[in-house]
Amino acid sequence: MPPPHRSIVVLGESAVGKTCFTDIFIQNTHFAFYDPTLLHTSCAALTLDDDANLPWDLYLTDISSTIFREDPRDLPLNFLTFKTLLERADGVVLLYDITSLPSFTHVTTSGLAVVAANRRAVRKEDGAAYPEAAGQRFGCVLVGTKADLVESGEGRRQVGMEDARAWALGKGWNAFEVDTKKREQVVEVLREVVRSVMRAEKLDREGVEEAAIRTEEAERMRLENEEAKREDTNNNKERSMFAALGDSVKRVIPKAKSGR
Ligand SMILES: Nc1nc2c(ncn2[C@@H]2O[C@H](COP(=O)(O)OP(=O)(O)O)[C@@H](O)[C@H]2O)c(=O)[nH]1
Ligand SMILES: [Mg+2]
Repeated sequence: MPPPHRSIVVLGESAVGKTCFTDIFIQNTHFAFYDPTLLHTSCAALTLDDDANLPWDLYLTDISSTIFREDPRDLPLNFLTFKTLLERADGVVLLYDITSLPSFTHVTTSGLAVVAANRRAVRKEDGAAYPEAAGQRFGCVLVGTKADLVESGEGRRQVGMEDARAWALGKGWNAFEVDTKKREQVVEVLREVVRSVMRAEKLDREGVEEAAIRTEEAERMRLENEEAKREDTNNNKERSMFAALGDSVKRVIPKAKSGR
């Protein structure tokens, strides 16, 4: 059986480290050189520690949240491609730079809003409506980059770890801080994305099943009501028939008695 594959979008403002984050996972290097003639893949295998026999194939694409704040008419083609990628994404890494507060503010507001606005309303396989009004759920983590700069004193922290964690927890997600040169840190983040994707998929599956049961129940009740109404009408008809019959019987019987 082929390994399960999932698509992950790495979303963040320009220069937060999306390319570094993606390349260290896929190619195990910073700023990999992609030669299109060599058909470089954007996919790498990932094993969850609690699920050792199941390597996942993760496809990573990095998307700039900056372009969504600019006029999309400037980039009609890219914009459409990005919307499709967001719609197809199973998981999202919201990336910001811990030395830049605007990078955190933008990705957690307009960046996240763009993801939410581009989710599928119905399930691709069978057209079943997703239970949430916002459409298909997605796995997600919040990740601050350039942790090494703050540690070495080269950069000043502008986003508190606790603030980031509190924001993420409010959404049901985890938060991390990484140095994108350290692959193991990036892999740890992606393991959590996969777990979050699995939780999102389970909730959607259960929601769709519950909705189907509710629809079935509503249909059964509707049929029962119709049947009850039909019976009521028949009973009423019979009653009025007997009532009418009763009058004529009353009219007939006294005559019969008097004739004795
Ligand atoms: N010190 C440090 N620099 C980083 C880190 N991640 C990215 N960078 C640097 O930030 C700059 C922008 O990175 P890039 O991946 O091109 O950002 P993108 O525009 O989001 O794709 C580059 O100079 C990177 O070397 C990190 O974790 N630590
Ligand atoms: Mg880049």
